[in-house]
Amino acid sequence: MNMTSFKEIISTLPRRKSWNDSNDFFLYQGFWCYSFFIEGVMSAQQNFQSQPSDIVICSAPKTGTTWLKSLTFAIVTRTTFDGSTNPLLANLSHDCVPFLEVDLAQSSTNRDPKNPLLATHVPYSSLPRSIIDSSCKIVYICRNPKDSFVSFYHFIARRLASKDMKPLALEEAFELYCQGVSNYGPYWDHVLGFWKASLDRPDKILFLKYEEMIEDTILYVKKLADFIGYPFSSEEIKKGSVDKIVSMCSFENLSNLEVNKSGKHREGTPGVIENKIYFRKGKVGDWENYLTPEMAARLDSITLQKLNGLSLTL
Ligand code: PAP
Repeated sequence: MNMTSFKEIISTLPRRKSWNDSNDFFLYQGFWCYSFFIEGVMSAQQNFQSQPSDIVICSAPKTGTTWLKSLTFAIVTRTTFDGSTNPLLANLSHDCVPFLEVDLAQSSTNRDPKNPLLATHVPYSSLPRSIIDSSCKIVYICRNPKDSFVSFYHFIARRLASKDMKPLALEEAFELYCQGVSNYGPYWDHVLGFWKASLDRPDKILFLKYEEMIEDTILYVKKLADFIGYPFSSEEIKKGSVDKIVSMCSFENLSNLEVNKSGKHREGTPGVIENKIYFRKGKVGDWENYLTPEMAARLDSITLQKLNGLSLTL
């Protein structure tokens, strides 16, 4: 199938207005998404061939993707670059890790053969078959839904502000989010898909939480490195390699780099985004500054209902 057929299929899908009015969300295989991403997902489902050495970074938007990409890239490249030459110091982490539904949608080989990383926001059940079937590793990060919502709302607002546009009112976007209408949402279904798969296949999928990683980043960087097959030797641990990666990838360090203050992601394309929009506060619990107690209670109760009877908390 080609792009024209993808567009035809998308035009028949259920449709809702998105958070910024200019691009609608479409419901594809149970998740809501902008049409240009769905075209990429369809194409990747048809074409993408995973390699056993691949490391696939999976997440719903605004749950810690930028950070997880930085940490994973830093782990994998630690013997190739030293602390002053790492590409993360001169490039947004999104530019160091190809994005499945955009960069690799047409061709699986559009990659640096020395870089085993790729990233996607696609829910587990819609991943290209070869990712599920091959022996590649998947690393998933999730985050408290209240902070994820607030983070996403600000992302859209800041993006639109750069084009002199305004997003939906926070209350309207919140209503849509609660109904599951968010990019790659319902958010809870996204998390549950990967969580259940991680229980079935613990050797293939590492399930991480943003809040736990903030709490003890060193522990999780070691776990991540072990899981993806790049463990730190005791020698490296003694000479502070883990700490160096944690500091290099910290919010404070990355958000203060010139490239992340003034650079642009996908410059020259309609999807151009200022790098600084990927860095806001990087804190746990910032939702308290934006959601009323009633809104927080509503999201908490949806979360409780969705995770009812499971050992997962968010
Ligand atoms: P994406 O899915 O579009 O790539 P993602 O990186 O998941 O976005 O989300 C951005 C959030 O991660 C922002 O959260 P906030 O709005 O609550 O502040 C951003 O600040 C945070 N973030 C970015 N880099 C880091 C980092 N190095 N450490 C911790 N949090 C970070």
